[in-house]
Amino acid sequence: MQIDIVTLFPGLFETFSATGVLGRAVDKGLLEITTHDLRRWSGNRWGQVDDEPYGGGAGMVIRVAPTVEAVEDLLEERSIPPRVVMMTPRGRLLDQQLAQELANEPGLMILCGRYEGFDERVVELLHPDEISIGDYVLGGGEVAAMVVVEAVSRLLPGVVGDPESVEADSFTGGLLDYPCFTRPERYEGRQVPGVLLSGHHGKIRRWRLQQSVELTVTRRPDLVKKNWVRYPGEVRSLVRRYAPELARSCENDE
Ligand code: 6GU
Repeated sequence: MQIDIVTLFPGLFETFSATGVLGRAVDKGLLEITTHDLRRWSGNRWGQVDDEPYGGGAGMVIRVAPTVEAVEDLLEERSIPPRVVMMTPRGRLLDQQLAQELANEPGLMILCGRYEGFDERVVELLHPDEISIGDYVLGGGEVAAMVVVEAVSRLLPGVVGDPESVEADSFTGGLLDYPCFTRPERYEGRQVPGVLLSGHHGKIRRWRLQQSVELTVTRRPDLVKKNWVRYPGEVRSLVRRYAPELARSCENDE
């Protein structure tokens, strides 16, 4: 997958795209991350791309012309048209389903805003998918774009070494992860749960699923509501056992 990132701070992505699972995906040619400095399209000697908001008020606004010209120029360079995405706190909330949708695209072109955001005509002219990573305010879209890149990349075939770990996420999809343990067996009097040392794979799988369901119903009942229709029968039964009221409300919504 080709990912183009349009930003005022391309340097932020250098270490990020060269490190760990992402760096390996880039080396293997599964992923190409190209950053583009928006100042290239400023149209002035100082590389200034922002200006004061009409109507007054705090902050600066990224001008429409540099942004639209950047995207149009970059789209011309791409033989397969990518999905154009704008990082903004008013966008659709990123979740695993949206990450999967984006991973199915041939390419992405991600626009990162700073200051008060983009001139609204960028949205009117380019119709980007507006995406937010959560209900809090960041100083700019760059870190949010990194979150998108990381969530999407690990869904691309071959990027995660052990595909079972991606598949496990999707089987227990919509559940929080079960607790993990590694050596030593005992630390400051705290023992690893006996079932994990039993070698009994059926019992281990069942224990982990129970732990996942218990954690999810207590900490994130909203996740249970959202994912109920995708849960297999075994998960639904466990939800009924640990949170009968929640299970009933999910069944009523069906
Ligand atoms: Cl995508 N951008 C900014 N600036 N703040 C955010 C965000 C994005 N998502 C959550 N907060």
